[in-house]
Amino acid sequence: MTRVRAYVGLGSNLADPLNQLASAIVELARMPATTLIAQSPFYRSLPVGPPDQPDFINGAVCLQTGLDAHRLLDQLQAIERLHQRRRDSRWGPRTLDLDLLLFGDQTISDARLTVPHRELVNRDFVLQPLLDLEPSLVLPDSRALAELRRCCPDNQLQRLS
Ligand code: A4P
Ligand code: MG
Repeated sequence: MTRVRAYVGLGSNLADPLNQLASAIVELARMPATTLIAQSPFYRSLPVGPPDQPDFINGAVCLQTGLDAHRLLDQLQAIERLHQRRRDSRWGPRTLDLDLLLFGDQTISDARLTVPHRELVNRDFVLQPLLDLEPSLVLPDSRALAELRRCCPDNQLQRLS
């Protein structure tokens, strides 16, 4: 079985966000044909999108998986549903958001899935946890995440112990 290194971003700003992320990581580690390789520190961040919502807690994990990208997205959405995730407003508050950030060196663009995640390069709360996991990470187009992190907007990340 071909196994691919995938990076998943986690975000929550409702219903005990730290617990939402901690239990989601346990569930990610239980996905079929998948091994949890590492988890990043968690960060508090200012919300991007509607401002009248709580701060987010964000993090990322590195996985090794035999699932293809669409089956992995199915699994991520099943875990979101377990967390009573509702889809009310774009970039609105949520109990749990799981985004497929990177899937090996693949570029995917179809009706259901865009990889690398389309907002990755604009978000310090995504880039920083990825860099904590792998400081030399590059996008499929060879751009270095460390360089993108230097140029992206500031959402006042606070690293949590
Ligand atoms: N989809 C396409 N590509 C992907 C991918 N790479 N990973 C599709 C996951 N899903 C992907 O997502 C909508 C659809 O995107 C899915 O059905 C899937 O087929 P969604 O999770 O239902 O909706 P959403 O998350 O509200 O929309 P969107 O545009 O994905 O939002 P984002 O980009 O996830 O942003 N501020 C802070 N500080 N921290 C955050 O974590 N998160 C958001 C949500 C906004 N502001 C934030 C944060
Ligand atoms: Mg999302």
